[in-house]
Amino acid sequence: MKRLLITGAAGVLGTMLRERLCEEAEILRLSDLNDLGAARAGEELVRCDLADAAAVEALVEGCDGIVHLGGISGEAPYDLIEAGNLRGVYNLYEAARKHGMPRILFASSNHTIGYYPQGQHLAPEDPVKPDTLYGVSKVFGEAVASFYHSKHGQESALVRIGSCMPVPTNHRMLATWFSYDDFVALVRAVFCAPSLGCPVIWGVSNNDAAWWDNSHVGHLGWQAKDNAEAYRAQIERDVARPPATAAMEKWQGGNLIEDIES
Ligand code: NAI
Ligand code: 15L
Repeated sequence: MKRLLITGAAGVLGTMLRERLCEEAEILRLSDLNDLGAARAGEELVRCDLADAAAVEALVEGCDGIVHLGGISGEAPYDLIEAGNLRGVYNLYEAARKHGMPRILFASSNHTIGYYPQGQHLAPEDPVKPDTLYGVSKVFGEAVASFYHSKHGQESALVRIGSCMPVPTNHRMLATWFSYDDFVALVRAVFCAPSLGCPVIWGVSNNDAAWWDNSHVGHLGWQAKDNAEAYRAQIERDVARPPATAAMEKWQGGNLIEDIES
């Protein structure tokens, strides 16, 4: 690929992908509201607000693929979410439509389905049950992607990321953990696949305790390899388990629900 755009590139996952995708394209175009530091060889840095339609149109022009990480990544006041995650996603898809429809990997979230009880196994077609305004905004993003696919043929991977961290750090993450290696492998598969469509993909490692199953996207040639089970003994030894009544133990999206209720 000639030019791959990563939005939200100054964030946690953007910083990780900036390092690990530098061989994936001749040019990485990296964008964020925040400072991105100095450009390295093969990088273009663009500071812009996703809520600014004209800036986003210029950002997308000339790109052959987009990893869309930019936006508010947790619960926040509605106005902030509206700017980054509602207007931002609309602006991105509208810009893509005008500029050749580069394939998009949209960083959705498990918080689209966070009010399902832990332990319930879900399929991508199960109704959404967002647990926060943040989760609602990710449902909106998935809907925009689906609309642009049906109407214009825009291809997107709607990756409902669980907990993408170096290692799982609590009991819930034994189910939700998504390793960096598995995420990077998924990004590569999404942009290499001959045909993508607009599937929901669970951003989760091959965890024994997972609630989500990716057999519907086997044709992408991606198979998550890591397994949070390798960390179970250490988590059970070192991390206090919340009471069964705590949101963290009840709901799939329990970490953010608890943030609000406490
Ligand atoms: P992060 O908060 O570290 O990065 C998000 C970046 O987006 C930040 O650098 C921020 O400055 C930028 N941003 C926010 N509003 C913006 C705007 N209006 N215009 C331009 N840039 C803006 O989040 P993280 O953890 O790196 O996550 C990346 C994406 O993946 C987010 O969309 C998040 O919702 C999603 N995700 C992440 C998960 C995780 O486990 N890290 C789990 C589920 C989803
Ligand atoms: C998310 O969507 C957030 O962006 C991330 O910070 C974590 O809270 C993650 O979900 C999770 O559910 O663990």
